[in-house]
Amino acid sequence: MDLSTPAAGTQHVRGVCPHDCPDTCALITTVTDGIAIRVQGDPDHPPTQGALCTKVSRYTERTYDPARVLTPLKRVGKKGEGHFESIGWDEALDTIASKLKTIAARDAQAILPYSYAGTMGLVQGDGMAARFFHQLGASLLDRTICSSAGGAGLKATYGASVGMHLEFFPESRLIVIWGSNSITSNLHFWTLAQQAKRNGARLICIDPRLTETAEKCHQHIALLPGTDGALALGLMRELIVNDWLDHDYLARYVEGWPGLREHAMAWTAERTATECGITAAEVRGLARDYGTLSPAAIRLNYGMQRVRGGGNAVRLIALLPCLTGAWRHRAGGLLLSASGWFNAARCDGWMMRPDLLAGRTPRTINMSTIGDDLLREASPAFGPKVEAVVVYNSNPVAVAPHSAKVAAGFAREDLFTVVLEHFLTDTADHADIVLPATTQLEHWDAHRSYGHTYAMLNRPAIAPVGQSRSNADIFRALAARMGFDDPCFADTDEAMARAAFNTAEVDPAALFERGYVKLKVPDAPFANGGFPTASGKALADSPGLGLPDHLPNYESVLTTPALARRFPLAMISPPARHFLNSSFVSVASLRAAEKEPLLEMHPDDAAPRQIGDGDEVRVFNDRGEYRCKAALNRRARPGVVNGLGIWWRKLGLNGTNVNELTHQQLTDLGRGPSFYDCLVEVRRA
Ligand SMILES: Nc1nc2c(c(=O)[nH]1)N[C@H]1C(S)=C(S)[C@@H](COP(=O)(O)OP(=O)(O)OC[C@H]3O[C@@H](n4cnc5c(=O)[nH]c(N)nc54)[C@H](O)[C@@H]3O)O[C@H]1N2
Ligand SMILES: Nc1nc2c(c(=O)[nH]1)N[C@H]1C(S)=C(S)[C@@H](COP(=O)(O)OP(=O)(O)OC[C@H]3O[C@@H](n4cnc5c(=O)[nH]c(N)nc54)[C@H](O)[C@@H]3O)O[C@H]1N2
Ligand SMILES: [Mo]
Repeated sequence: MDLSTPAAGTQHVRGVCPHDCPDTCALITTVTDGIAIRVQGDPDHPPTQGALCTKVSRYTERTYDPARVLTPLKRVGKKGEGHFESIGWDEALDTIASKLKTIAARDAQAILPYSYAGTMGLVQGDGMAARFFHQLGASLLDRTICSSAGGAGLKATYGASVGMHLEFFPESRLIVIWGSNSITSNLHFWTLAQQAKRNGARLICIDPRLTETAEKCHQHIALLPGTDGALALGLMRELIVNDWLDHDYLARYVEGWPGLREHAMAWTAERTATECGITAAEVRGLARDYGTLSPAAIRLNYGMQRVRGGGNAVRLIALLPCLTGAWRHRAGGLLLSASGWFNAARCDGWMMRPDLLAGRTPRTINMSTIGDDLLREASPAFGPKVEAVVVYNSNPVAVAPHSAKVAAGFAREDLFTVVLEHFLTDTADHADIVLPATTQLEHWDAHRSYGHTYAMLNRPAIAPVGQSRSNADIFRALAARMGFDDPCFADTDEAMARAAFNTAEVDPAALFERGYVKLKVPDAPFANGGFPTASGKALADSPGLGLPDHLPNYESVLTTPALARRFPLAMISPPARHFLNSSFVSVASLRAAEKEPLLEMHPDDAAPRQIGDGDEVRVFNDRGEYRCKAALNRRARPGVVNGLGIWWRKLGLNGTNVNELTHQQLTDLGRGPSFYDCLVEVRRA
């Protein structure tokens, strides 16, 4: 189809994929007679290159899904049952405002907003919602559920979440894909990695699971979960003893190298191999490739930081390109996140208005421990019991760790719960009031990316479906009912999208005309140091943290042998390819592609348990039990099982999902969850 000349009655509307994914694609929606007919990738946007993933190319199916929530709903059954009746907007908003006013009159901190990245938009994410909760004085939410360990690791090393440009990976001669299933979760990067491969680059994947991506690389190193920090230290020692170091780069642009050097010397290839569950030859071979192929790029992703030592592991890996001087080249270095490049361009203060707190300092609740926190009584240390939760852009009952606790918390009869949603998720099933939210095709927004450096703009392509209203519009209406009179509560969605970036960094005319503007970031940003730290150097020794080290998992054969005798298998729970966290589980065609909840298991682990391919199994530990089908294949390494996520609990065989088994212990840095640091046992059901 020719995207430049729509037929009469048809329009092409420029937008942005809102989902939590590094690709942040530019979309073109074809609209005929007010109906979105299809959604395509913008061929002119360099990262998108006209292609979309399977999920988002089904966007119209999701938008017009008959299961979509189209009116406000009031719960009529028990919490969790999912029985609702339609009510009008006035009744819904009046009920919510009166309840929130009553609670706030005692202590507004008893009200908790809970949100994550259902949309990554700056307006429909924490725009008007942040203003609302700041004015109210509600508890603050620490948004840790995804990337905070890695973010803290990058900050401790580079000073911010910054890295290589996506566009230069095709020029790399070595690409190490580390803790990432790019074909599933970062498809547009994978396209560039394949270009590099055709240009002669070597591709190595470091992942406990033989993913679709690992299969297509030259080499796959299947280490044990949570041992990436040890591998990085072992690589450092090999780089040192073989003198594959850039001494000049280290001397000029790295702080604390002598101490780290001494520390790394303790990690022989043999010791590293034992810790990681791989061979010494694999450690040496990887070091040789990394030390001798140039330019060498690391595409790190968040999969490797969802363990106790995730933050330290990111610190160690982020130092590797400083040892070899890979940063001197634009196709060398590391990319975990690009989001820090947007810091100067964002207008967070204006968008979120923390000044509306007016000197109040509400407590902060960590979203990763929502299970415990909803069940906590009032205490001097904790503050008031949580009496109301307002959920938007998130499905905590399915995605937060230790979900039996999360579900028990949301089932509390004395908890008032409001959920803004597109679908009746596990969380919405527990709501007192569900409010129908618009999708990205129906509202304005502005976006940054964590995988590339384009500021983006989303225009509504169609009118709101049913009675849905945008998140921002819902909080605007609630603000009016609460009597909040700051003029910021009158800003329209469009006005907020227009003002999301400052004009010095992002030309507003270009953004509105074309839908995206590239930030001005140098091609090889750290060729001569220039890291956003106080000294401009990368930090091996970081103030207040000291040197990074390998921290073994909370639960593992090595650290908790007694527990491992009862639960001998390590479980990781990476995303299923056709789902995005728990989003898209509701889209029939995508759910059909995933078929059913699966646990991948190595035949050597299945045989002694008399488990056959396709058998129904019980996966369990002291926290609970999850039932699913066993898939015996080479994707799982011995000793590690892969519970693909994140299914809705209510679609599980026994009404649970993988998070029935995960725990709420936090990562070393960033107070994040450690989903992939989890021991289980498996039996035939
Ligand atoms: N289709 C799809 N795309 C997504 C998502 C999705 O759910 N589905 N999620 C989105 C989100 S929220 C995010 S944060 C991003 C990034 O999301 P990530 O979670 O980084 O996504 P994956 O690429 O699947 O990376 C996880 C990989 O890490 C591996 N892994 C698990 N434990 C370890 C370990 O200890 N060490 C190492 N080296 N590897 C380990 C897993 O086997 C898996 O292949 O992707 C986004 N894109
Ligand atoms: N076991 C295990 N657990 C995990 C992970 C894992 O790998 N393993 N991954 C973790 C990671 S990386 C993340 S990021 C979290 C993700 O956790 P969440 O951010 O909660 O992600 P989703 O499950 O996709 O839920 C997002 C919800 O927002 C809704 N939504 C989308 N757009 C809008 C909108 O405009 N308005 C409103 N009101 N709602 C909207 C969607 O319908 C969807 O139900 O899960 C974490 N949980
Ligand atoms: Mo995430």
